[in-house]
Amino acid sequence: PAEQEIGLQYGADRLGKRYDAAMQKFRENRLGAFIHWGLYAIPGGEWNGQVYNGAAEWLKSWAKVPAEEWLQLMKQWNPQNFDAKKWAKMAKDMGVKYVKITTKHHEGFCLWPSKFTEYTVTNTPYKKDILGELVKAYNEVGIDVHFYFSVMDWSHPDWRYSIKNQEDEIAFQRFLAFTDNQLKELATRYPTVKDFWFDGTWDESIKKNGWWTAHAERMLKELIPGVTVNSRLRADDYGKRHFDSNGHLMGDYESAYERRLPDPIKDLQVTKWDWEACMTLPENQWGYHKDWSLSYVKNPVEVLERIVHAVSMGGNMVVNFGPQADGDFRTEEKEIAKAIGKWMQKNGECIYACDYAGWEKQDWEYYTHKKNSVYMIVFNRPYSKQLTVKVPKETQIINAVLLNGEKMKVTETARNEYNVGVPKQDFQEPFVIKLEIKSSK
Ligand code: JFZ
Repeated sequence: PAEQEIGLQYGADRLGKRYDAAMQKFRENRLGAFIHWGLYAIPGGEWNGQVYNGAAEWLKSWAKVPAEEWLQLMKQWNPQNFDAKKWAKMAKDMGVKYVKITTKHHEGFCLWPSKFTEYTVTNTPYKKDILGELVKAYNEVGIDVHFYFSVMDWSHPDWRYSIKNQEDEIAFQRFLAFTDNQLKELATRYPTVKDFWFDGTWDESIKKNGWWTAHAERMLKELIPGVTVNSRLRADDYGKRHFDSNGHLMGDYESAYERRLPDPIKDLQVTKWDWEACMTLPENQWGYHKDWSLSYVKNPVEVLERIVHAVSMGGNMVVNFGPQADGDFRTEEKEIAKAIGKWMQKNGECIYACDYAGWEKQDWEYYTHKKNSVYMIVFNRPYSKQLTVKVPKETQIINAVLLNGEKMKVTETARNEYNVGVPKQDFQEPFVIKLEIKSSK
């Protein structure tokens, strides 16, 4: 550490990106799906005849439902149409390389048979280990599984938002021991898990216990070699989150871009570390909400634009799904997944294992980069029929082809500036031109 840096016991454990095989795989996957599934899928945003506009997985909080009453929903947890193999096929057809599953959201209900609480799938009419079935089914089709885990737990009497007295202190230390037990349980029951994505770590209680966040990360890494952990888990000695008091990223990748993305011109600092963004299809619904007419729902091209935007800046994108209580997905989600998959099938080459190209942003939209290729992903087709490209010094374009093989015309317009022609066909969707490049540096 540089001289002006302060000493930290629980700050970043590493400077710069990880380059081991597991991290490389995390990065190359680029496109993932999020699954938010829990008891909240049963009421779907409605409590006692009132429909709440807020996020459905927060309904307990919006409707001020006491924990005991909320957890009675377990008696209705019986997803008769749940078929892990169908979920895996849907993800595979969508072209995602990994799926992040809510093992336990804020409500405290566990999708696996945890020994450390009674609020689990075991004590429902359905009984079966949902998480276990999903891990197996996704892995069978070659999809990595990541675990979402909320530290904040509304079902647990020892959870505290802040520590006001000694009694709180004792309860909270018990809570952290309980959390360790659940994490160890997850890591040992499902050893193929590739990542833990922590949430519900923003309260004073956790910020005061930065030591525990560093400990939890270390513990998981000892149990599962190569496992990755998001920055949202971490707080340092001073309660500073994501980035420590010296400005260094904690965890393996930054995870604060949620329902928003870094500006492609102003926020280029993100290209220095690994990061993963996540998004919802409606404005802000992660869990199943019965009424999607209450907010705008993104169309497939708007979803693709976010995926490409993230990859163009060296990030991953995770698209969220909130399955229904019966174990099936709503039609709108199935259709979006299909549309993304159709595009990825043709154009995935510009997404998987691709990275930030370092070229000046253009209005037609984004570049991605892999080996000797720079991909132009065109979302805004210009009336001029010319796509402006400015290359870095000592870089030459050797040729330009559409991903279907058709050659594109390249015209040098000034030093380090080119026009690339648009295809004759109007594809009615974003198209991709692959540039073969040569750098004389
Ligand atoms: C959290 C959850 O509360 C929410 O239900 C969902 O699971 C989402 C993925 O994560 O919500 C957050 C957490 C962090 C931020 C915003 C919403 N943040 O860092 O801006």
